[in-house]
Amino acid sequence: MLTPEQVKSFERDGFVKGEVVLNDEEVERLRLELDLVLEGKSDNKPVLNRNLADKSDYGMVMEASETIVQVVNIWMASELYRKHAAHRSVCEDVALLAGSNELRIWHDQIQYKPPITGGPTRWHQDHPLWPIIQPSELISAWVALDDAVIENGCMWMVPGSHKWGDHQRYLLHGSDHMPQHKRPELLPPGIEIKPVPFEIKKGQVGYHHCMTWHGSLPNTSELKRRAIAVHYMPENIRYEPLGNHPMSKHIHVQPGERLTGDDFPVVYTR
Ligand SMILES: O=C(O)CCC(=O)C(=O)O
Repeated sequence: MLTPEQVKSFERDGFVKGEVVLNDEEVERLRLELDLVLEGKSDNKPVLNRNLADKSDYGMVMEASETIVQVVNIWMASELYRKHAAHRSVCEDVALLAGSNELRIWHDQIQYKPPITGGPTRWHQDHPLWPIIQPSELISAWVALDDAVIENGCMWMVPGSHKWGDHQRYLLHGSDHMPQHKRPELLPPGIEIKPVPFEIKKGQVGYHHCMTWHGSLPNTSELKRRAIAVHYMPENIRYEPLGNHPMSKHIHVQPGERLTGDDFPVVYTR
């Protein structure tokens, strides 16, 4: 369980490291299960399984050889990942940070950066990419399936940026891979954009707020960089038909209603 100091640091910075929540054997089982899904051998399919580096609207110049394997909703393809999404101590931490009595899965996401060719993940805020759910109060739990260090493309975070509003359209990936802002005059006065590496050990969890600026560098090492992130909805999240998203076709509620249904399962109740 997170300590009061960790909770305070999450509130101040918009991210915090948690405990090691998976032992080596549990990590290994999730890795093998990921291989099955990537090879198309699972009984059910995830919502997306693609090379994120190919996305035309990705907003960055990517090398043709670069790869970021993105799998969305692997929990739909794998019972093991569904159980992982309901990991009790992870969910307790997220519920504590969100001040919620219940959590549902918005969606999950694997990002796998293969050795040497793993590409960068652009600087972004999560919630502006999810316009169909409001308010911007979701929390993600990112669990490393390999040690995530600077060399293999761990995430970087900008402390305090979850309090600066929506700057998604102004965020650029500079040539040094650090964040640049197209209209700095729109930022709150006196703030400093000082990204820090968010290195996470194999089996450890890192939490981030859905408005925190974050991105990750290319994997220039010989190591794999695999991770499973689950994006959790606290109980106050509602559907707003304000755009499109790969999960749109799974939504069967009316605008203003909570996102209920089999594709958004409750994974935690206090
Ligand atoms: O795994 C990464 O490098 C990025 C993941 C991410 O953006 C997220 O979990 O919100």
